[in-house]
Amino acid sequence: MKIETAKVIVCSPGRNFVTLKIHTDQGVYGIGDATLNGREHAVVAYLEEHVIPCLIGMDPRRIEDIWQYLYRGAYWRRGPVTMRAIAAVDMALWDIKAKMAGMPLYDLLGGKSRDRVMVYGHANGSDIDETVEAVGHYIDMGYKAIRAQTGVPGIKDAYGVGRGKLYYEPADAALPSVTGWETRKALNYVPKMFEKLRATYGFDHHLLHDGHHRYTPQEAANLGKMLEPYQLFWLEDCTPAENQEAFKLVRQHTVTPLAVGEIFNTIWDAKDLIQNQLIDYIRCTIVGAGGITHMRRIADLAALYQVRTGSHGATDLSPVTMGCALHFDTWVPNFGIQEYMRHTEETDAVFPHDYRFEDGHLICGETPGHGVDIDEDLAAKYPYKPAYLPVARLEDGTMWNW
Ligand code: GCO
Ligand code: MG
Repeated sequence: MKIETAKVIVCSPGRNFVTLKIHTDQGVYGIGDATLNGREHAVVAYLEEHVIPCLIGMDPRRIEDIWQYLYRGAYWRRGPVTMRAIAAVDMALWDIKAKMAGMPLYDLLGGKSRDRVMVYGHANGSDIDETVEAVGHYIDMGYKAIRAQTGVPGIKDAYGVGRGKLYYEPADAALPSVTGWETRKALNYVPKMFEKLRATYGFDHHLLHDGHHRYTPQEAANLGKMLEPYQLFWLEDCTPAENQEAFKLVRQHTVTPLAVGEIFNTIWDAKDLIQNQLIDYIRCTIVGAGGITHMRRIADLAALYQVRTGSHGATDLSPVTMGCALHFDTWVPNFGIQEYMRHTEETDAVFPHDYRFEDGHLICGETPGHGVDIDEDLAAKYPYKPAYLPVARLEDGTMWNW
């Protein structure tokens, strides 16, 4: 069996997506997601110029060997561009193998560990009252877990404040827009939001919060401590994790559960955090961390330390990643939660899929493969539009972490 052709499809049904389609000489094809928000064409070029020419003629059944060829063989390892390209190939190959086996992907991975996957949605508002209302809306839709973000008085376009109710999309401008940040103001405001949320809705639902790398370790520890009375499911990306040791300080001072990993590419980014039990949830996902093959390694390491998965699932991860993630979540023994930021109707139409939302959970389908396809004719109607994530600056103009 041989890989005959592979092509990259770029489209923008509401936002930009990069998709890889691999065809075999036996008529079976597989689909992978290669979207890197705001840097899409870097991955397109990497795939078209450096990966696809090597793949032609290879045996698509040798998923592990192809992974090692692209990672180890390239000499230049890791990084968001390389690892997304590898992830796209890996997803497409697992799709092909599962289709050939006539099995939904979760079955090929080892079978179901659960019937459905708990997801969390994003409730945003420009102030506390709006966010409290938005959380109520998610509760009414059946969500068991909700991430709550609020604008902060005095901070220009604080992180996480969307324009629409359901379809928050951070990559919104042809060049990066500038948002603001002031930690003192956030520390004064965010705990009050959780106080009001618990006073309004009680403690039955899981509440989550994303710090989006804004705090220093000491500030993050302070925030974690202040949030303890509100019993969060997790505090995410409370501080940058390039230095994994930074989490020691946070961990020593708070029992608020910690989650990190949406920008990690490999197991090496998470190794010390996991082995030192500095986190509770690992947020890597299939497209970000080298595909299903590598995510298994990360999840298995995490399981040794009772760290559970909580995969990134923002809108810049296409329905193809969501499909793969749901099969993975259905299988992985140490599953925690899955992020689910809804795609627009245009996106859902371009990527027909068989997963569905029900009672605060996503349920993956039974179609052989990962269950997500691409309608190429429809995709062609939505050409690429440059769109960047914002940047953040402090009041005095200093560049800050977005
Ligand atoms: C999240 C994220 C996203 C990211 C986005 C960047 O927790 O969902 O932080 O909103 O900012 O995925 O591309
Ligand atoms: Mg996040």
